Amino acid sequence: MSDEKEVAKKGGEAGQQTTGMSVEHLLKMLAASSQGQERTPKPMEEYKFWKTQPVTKFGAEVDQEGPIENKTIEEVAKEPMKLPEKFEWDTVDISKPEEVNEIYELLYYNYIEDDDATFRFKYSPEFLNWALTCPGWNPEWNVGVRVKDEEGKGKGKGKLVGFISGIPAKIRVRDKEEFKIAEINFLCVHKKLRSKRLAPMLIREVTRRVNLTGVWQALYTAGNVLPSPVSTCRYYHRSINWPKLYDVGFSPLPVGSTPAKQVARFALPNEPTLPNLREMTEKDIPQVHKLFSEYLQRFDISPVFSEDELQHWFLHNGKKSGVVYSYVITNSDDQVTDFFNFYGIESSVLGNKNHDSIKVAYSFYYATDVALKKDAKKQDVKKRLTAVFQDALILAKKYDYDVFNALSLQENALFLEDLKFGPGDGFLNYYLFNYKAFPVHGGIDAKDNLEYKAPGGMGVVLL
Ligand code: MYA
Repeated sequence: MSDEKEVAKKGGEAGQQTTGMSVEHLLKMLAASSQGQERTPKPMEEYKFWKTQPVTKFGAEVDQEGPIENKTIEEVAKEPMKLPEKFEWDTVDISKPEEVNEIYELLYYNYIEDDDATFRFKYSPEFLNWALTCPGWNPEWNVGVRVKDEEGKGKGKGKLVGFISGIPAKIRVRDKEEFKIAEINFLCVHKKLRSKRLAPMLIREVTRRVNLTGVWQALYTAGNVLPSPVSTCRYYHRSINWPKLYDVGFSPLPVGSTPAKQVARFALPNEPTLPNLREMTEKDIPQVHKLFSEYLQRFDISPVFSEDELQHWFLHNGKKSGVVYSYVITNSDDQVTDFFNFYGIESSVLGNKNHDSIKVAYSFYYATDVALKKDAKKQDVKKRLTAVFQDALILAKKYDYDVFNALSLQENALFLEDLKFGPGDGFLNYYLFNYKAFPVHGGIDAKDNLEYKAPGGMGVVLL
């Protein structure tokens, strides 16, 4: 059983896989490895929407990696589908703070909750700005569904009841040439409008808008099992403020332990311990870019970032907005040897009289030159990453985070257990749209336990 519960997860019922196996085999494994959870997807035929889309079907054998269908912009519909009568399409204008606030509100009340409805993701307006305005972002890819503004008679936009976003990115899949994708996120339908097939309409509309720009592939994650995950990762949680996590029902008190013992178990030093660790600045970008680009070659699926993108994703263009925290470690010649960052999202605590939210730090990207040395040994990489992430935990504590979350991807399997991360009960599935790929290892074995398999595995982190 999991010893901690994930906070407002994207994870849920899912599974794991091993490189080089068929999707069918993977699904059998998913079914066989349930830990009391329903891990078997419904039959392909019952995916009324997804069976019509260019995604790998359950049971389909991937013969070679690449696009599923090829289209031209001329073939893409010039107009959106018709929505049910009371609703209309909108491009949510995120250059206007009031419209970002509308997304914030929609998500605040309606976005992902854990199974017991105890926690719900609370993406702040600052966070949404960061998440949606990376270099090259396209305003048209922020698709909204609104109630028609019949009463306001055109004075303003009607209530936002559905949303989906896309941002441009590039990825590399194994040895194939890197390609452009849209990263799709923040799909949300108002609770009162669930099960009315609005989600497929939002997905079709964002697909249409993305396709109109000549982009044909997408990457997205979800807790639920859809046809077909390319990778499945597990959530891990490291308590920082154990008494609060216990109070809100996130962390249990293990049998035989006491609150005092738990506090002692998760105690951290007050200051980071590695020499020459400092906040990353704009000046570090060229070195970080070089180190990171080399390090990312270790993974089967990795992002491809330009220097401008790093400036945005790691430094939020210099804004101190409390959404992303980036650090570098240098040697005596001031050369960057390692970097890491984490981002922060609050989760609303539903129905607790003492706390209305918890602060959650999420591991984002990192690299260490120890892994790049010729004949680098696994033990050396493990030692270094453990030390680096110990400091990441200390810094998260300094910023008042209550818990630090990480997935089983990247090289995290090397240090999670040593740093007292516990397995959560959520899994996160990665999906590729209009691209078939062999399964990618998500850092867990057939029994959902951590399994290190680098080089290889999933190297992309989505917000
Ligand atoms: S993952 C986060 C998803 N959001 C939430 O979980 C928030 C809380 N839940 C909701 O708001 C609603 O329950 C949602 C479904 C909106 C999720 N991804 O309208 P419906 C399929 C994809 O009657 P509702 C994220 O943001 C479902 O299997 N499909 O259902 C990444 C069924 O299809 P089928 C999903 O509950 C999003 C259909 O929708 C998901 O009212 C990536 C039912 O529709 C899901 N998470 O609304 C989107 N959940 O009949 C894909 C359910 O086939 C992007 N469904 O079983 C694809 C790439 C597009 C761009 C391509 C460019 C090239």
